[in-house]
Amino acid sequence: MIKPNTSNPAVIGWVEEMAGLCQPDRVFWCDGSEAEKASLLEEALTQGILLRLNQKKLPGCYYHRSTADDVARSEDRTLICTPTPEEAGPANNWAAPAETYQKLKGLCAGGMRGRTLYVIPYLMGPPGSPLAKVGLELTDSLYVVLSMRIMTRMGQVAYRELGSGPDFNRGLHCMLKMEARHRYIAHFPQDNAVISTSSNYGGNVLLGKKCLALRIGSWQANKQGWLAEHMLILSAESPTGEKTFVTAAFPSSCGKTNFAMLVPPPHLAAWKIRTVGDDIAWMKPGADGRLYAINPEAGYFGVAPGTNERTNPNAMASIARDTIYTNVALTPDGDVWWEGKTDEPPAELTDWRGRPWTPGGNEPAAHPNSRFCAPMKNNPAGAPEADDPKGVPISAIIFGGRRGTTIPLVYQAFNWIHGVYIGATMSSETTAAATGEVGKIRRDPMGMLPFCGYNMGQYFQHWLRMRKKLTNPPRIFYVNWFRRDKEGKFLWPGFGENMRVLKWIVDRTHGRADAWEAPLGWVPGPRDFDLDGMKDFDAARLAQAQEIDVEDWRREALSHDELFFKLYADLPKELAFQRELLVARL
Ligand code: OXD
Ligand code: MN
Repeated sequence: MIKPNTSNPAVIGWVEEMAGLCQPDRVFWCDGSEAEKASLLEEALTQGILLRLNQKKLPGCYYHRSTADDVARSEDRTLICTPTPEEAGPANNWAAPAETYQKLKGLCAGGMRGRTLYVIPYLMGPPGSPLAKVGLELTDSLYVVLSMRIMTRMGQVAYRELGSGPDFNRGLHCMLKMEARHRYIAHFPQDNAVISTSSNYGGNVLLGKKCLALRIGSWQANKQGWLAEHMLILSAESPTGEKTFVTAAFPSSCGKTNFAMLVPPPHLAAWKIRTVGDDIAWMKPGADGRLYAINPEAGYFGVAPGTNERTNPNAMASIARDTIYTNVALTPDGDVWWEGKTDEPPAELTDWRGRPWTPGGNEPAAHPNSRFCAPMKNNPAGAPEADDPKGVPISAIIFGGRRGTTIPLVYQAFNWIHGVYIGATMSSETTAAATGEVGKIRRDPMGMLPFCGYNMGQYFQHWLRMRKKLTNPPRIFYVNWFRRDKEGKFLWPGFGENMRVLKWIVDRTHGRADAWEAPLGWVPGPRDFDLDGMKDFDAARLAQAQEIDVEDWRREALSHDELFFKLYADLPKELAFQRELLVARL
């Protein structure tokens, strides 16, 4: 074992124990330095784990291909191992901690023979932030090491923040033989520990992200009085220089990255949107009674398909250098391509599985869940506040999903409890970000269905309790960019035009935009939704996008019961009352 680069006894003891279990040939203690990055990259290229992309077009960019059955989060293999099943709740896959440790340690025993165990110290959140957390990931995947280097503040900074104590997340990742039957992403919230086996897909193996920042994070947040949420954080600067901070929870692959990097249309160009985070928010009440948020991450692990200069120029700039691409298609000259990157596909490509590809066939060239992993400092619209240890005060929380029918473009909750209800009943068509059927409507409360590390009913109670700690709570909104007309065309153009919706939301939080009381909540008054300069979208189209069809909504309210019945034992009564009120208003 090479000499550790920390004197922390708990770290050294745990690494020794895990190395004893996995029996790697070598233990490599990462320090996060540039020299280390260069040598690990060389090693990854030599081993064929990464391919070097065209360095003239994409400086510092590399390509990774994962095995064909390991391209998305495996929700059915994700376990919450609390002492009792009730703590994990009916929306999670529960497994008994002792038995799961035994089973997974059995799988990992000797699992790194002939390989290197990399010790990754990382920090989630800006150094010095009261909300920041230290994790240690032990992995035999160089892809994981190089990606964690982008997604987190990795290296000595983590040991400095940790000091000499034992309070860090213990994450063990063993690739094993990558067989799906041995794939587990097991969380042990009581021990602040995660074991992930037989996968190399980001959401299953970059353990700081979904595992620590959301599943373990939400469990800790419930105990400690804060919130760990699947939310982007953005700063909206008005033409007068006033900054308003907003978070938004959309399910995976529903446009959080695009919204966080929004470029306003020419008519609203005096507004500046900057990104604090694109996926996760940790939020805590401040001494002034407002809710403060940090982004625990340092990079973007975003969905490539659909990303282009029109839909998200800031993402395109962010991924132009120092980025690891996974499962996109390759051009003959070592560039990357995915569906939607350009209107016309190149004449020939290598597809995400490594096969020759030409246009006209039925299969996409890039996997629908192909990804980029890029440092947030590349983002030309990055908010300086992303590094502020205090975090940013949140004025609005937006919930939203992908729904072709029923749900209007935007409405505002009447109050916090009503807001929790609209978040709790959030629904969306499933996407390629998780394995399983795509396009099926499912309830995804607060976008947290796959990420809440404890009982969802108690999670709702926690949200309701949080109100008592806030004298100036964020206002809560719901949006749906994805409603279609009778011809199946999207009613709302989306992307940069979402600025118009955001402007109404921001103005509402400052008490300067009008609204009408509708059965679902407050909706924009006719003069408060800015339609100036829009092509092919007028007041009549807006009315269609905002329409509340009472029959559709009766059905919608009934379908809320599907999830509510499942969570019945712990469901706060307030939410059942909210449903009654909604039905009465309809
Ligand atoms: C993600 C996801 O990768 O939500 O962020 O799946
Ligand atoms: Mn996500």
